[in-house]
Amino acid sequence: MDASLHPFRRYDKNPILLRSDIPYLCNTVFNAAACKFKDRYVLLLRVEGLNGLSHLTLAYSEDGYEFAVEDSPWIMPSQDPTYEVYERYGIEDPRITPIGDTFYITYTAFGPYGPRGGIGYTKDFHHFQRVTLATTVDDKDLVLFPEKIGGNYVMLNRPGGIGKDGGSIWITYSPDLVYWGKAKVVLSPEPGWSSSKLGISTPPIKTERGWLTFYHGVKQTGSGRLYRIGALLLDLKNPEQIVGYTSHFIFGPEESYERTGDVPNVVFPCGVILEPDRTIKMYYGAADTCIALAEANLDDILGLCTTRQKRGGQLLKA
Ligand code: BMA
Repeated sequence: MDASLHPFRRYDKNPILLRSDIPYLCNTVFNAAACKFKDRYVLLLRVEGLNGLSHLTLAYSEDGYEFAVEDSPWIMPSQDPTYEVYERYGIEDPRITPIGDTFYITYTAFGPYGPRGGIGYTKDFHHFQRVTLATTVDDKDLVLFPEKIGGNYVMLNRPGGIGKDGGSIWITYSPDLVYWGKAKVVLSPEPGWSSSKLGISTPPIKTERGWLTFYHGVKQTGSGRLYRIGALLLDLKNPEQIVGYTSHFIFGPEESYERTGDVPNVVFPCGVILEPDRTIKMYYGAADTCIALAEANLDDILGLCTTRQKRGGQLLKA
């Protein structure tokens, strides 16, 4: 296959994690955050329990391919009154961003009012401390940048994607991770493969050409939603500025484990790891039912980020 159009190669032993790999009873495992900690690969798995509500469980690997899952969940919906109602229906889709020696974990908190974005942190992958619920409802896909920019923490998020078309990727800033402001739209749905809504998938990686992130584009089809992946490059100093993005999706459901499952036709990465040889390992949930891995060369991806935003954050609808 042409690497310029299909830059990702699937791991030949995909899927790497299934429900049967979880040491306790559950429904599915999917959408995992990824990072390295003390020379090991870490996945923070979204595990959906038998009751249909999600929690987060750790898995470790020496080589990034074979993971051993911990015996019990790590982060459960909070019982603290500050959080309890907002996490009552589960916590989902984690992302991990290391800043200095702290690993920040962003996640979707689900409750009767709808989805909100939560932020917490760990330094040792034992103790997890919540910081705040950083958004109000109808907001998901929070990722933090791995360093402060202009003295502020910087976050991408996706308000307004529930139940209707039109969810865009936004950027917002905070001096302390609690109070967020100066929010602006970065990228909106466009006619075609991402016509319904967008969301940032993976935390930004610093490259020579800009902050590289992967995002999911959703198209509403006659048989449901189709989730596919594009790449987006943001300016290093002014990340509201788009350096380039892929003019087409660069990864989408093809294999049977991506086509068939609890939610068919979904690939949903929440974590990437950049290796010293410039290989990107992308861990993704497939059909909301298992976790798979695909690899690409960083330079192939950067080479595909050629489209410039022409209409400054406006909703580009047909
Ligand atoms: C999104 C999120 C993901 C999920 C995807 C497909 O809105 O809820 O967790 O993988 O839908 O169902």
